Amino acid sequence: MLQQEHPVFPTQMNQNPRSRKNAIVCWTTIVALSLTSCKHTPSLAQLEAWHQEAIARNAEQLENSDRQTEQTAWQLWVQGQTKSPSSPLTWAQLQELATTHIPTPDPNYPADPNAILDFRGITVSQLLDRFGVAPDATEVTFVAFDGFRTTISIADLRRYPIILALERNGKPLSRQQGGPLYLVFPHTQYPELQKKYHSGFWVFYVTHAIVGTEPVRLKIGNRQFDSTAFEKLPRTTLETPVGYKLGWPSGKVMLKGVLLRDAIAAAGLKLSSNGAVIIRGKPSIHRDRANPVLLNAAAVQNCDILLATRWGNDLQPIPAPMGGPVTLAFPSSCPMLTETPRWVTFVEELEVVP
Ligand SMILES: Nc1nc2c(c(=O)[nH]1)N[C@H]1C(S)=C(S)[C@@H](COP(=O)(O)O)O[C@H]1N2
Ligand SMILES: [Mo]
Repeated sequence: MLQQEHPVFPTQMNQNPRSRKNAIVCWTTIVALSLTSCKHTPSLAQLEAWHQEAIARNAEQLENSDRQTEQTAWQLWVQGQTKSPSSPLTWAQLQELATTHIPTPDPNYPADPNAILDFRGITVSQLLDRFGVAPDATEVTFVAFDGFRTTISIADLRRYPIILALERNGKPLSRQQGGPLYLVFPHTQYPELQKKYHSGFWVFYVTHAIVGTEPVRLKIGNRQFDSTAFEKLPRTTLETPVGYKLGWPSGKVMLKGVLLRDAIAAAGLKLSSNGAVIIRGKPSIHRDRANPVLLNAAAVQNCDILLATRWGNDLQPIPAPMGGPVTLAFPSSCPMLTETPRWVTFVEELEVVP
């Protein structure tokens, strides 16, 4: 499954060896202190109980320190049809910009769906002012760590204080609460938004805000293909039911683009018979080193795997709300594929592995 309807809570990204070492030192200290403060030699059972307590405490500390690392390393990319060039906002910059407080219930807080919470965050309109918006851009697509995405009109982003929240009731948003960055709508102040922007629009762990749609830009090996270069490659059309989870019609859809093997050849790369291609997309789950989208040479050679840039009967460019400008597509009958093909949105990079 590609874009999950239900969020996955990614496991900790930074297993910081230093904090693990501190934990061991800390545990030794706790046991030593416990021993010296005792009048009688503790029983083995007592020692074991302290040991277990210390382990639990250290595990908690470790988790907190990992979460801390993860959060302060979080960045927000504002991309697409903006005026200033794209470079991510750091956590420190985001903290500084987060001056807006929105009181609202959180429809994704089942424990108490009516509780009014105080969210602190950055209004999206402030980001639009900062980065500038091309006159023909009409919407912003928010992309999350897990590949989830949602699109909001610029008109509404200008009209309402819709924020990227980093704090709830004075505390950083945990992963379970949708943090580090969570798209929050002012339901209390503007009740008309309750239906329009229901729970499904509240995007957890936002990593990108894309204004309009980005131009085609694909890195293949060491070469960059912009839209002009990519348009010059041979084109292929495919009609197939699509495997993208969000924002596509069901049933057969026309797709047009460049075959994966043609793109690799155009970049001057050779794929050996036991080699493979890694596909990387914008969402973090599509650039996970531990679990890459990997296609073996047989699949690439024998299957018409497509880097699609156009869709539908009128072959329109694939916009950001659908995961464009470039998406990875598979014909329905691909005998070479052993595992379920992963339909990747926002394709940005191909790497050939020998
Ligand atoms: N990043 C991210 N945000 C997300 C989702 C998701 O899968 N990933 N699901 C959306 C949907 S459809 C709903 S209803 C709510 C709650 O999702 P849950 O019920 O799966 O927790 O979060 C929304 N925000
Ligand atoms: Mo949902």
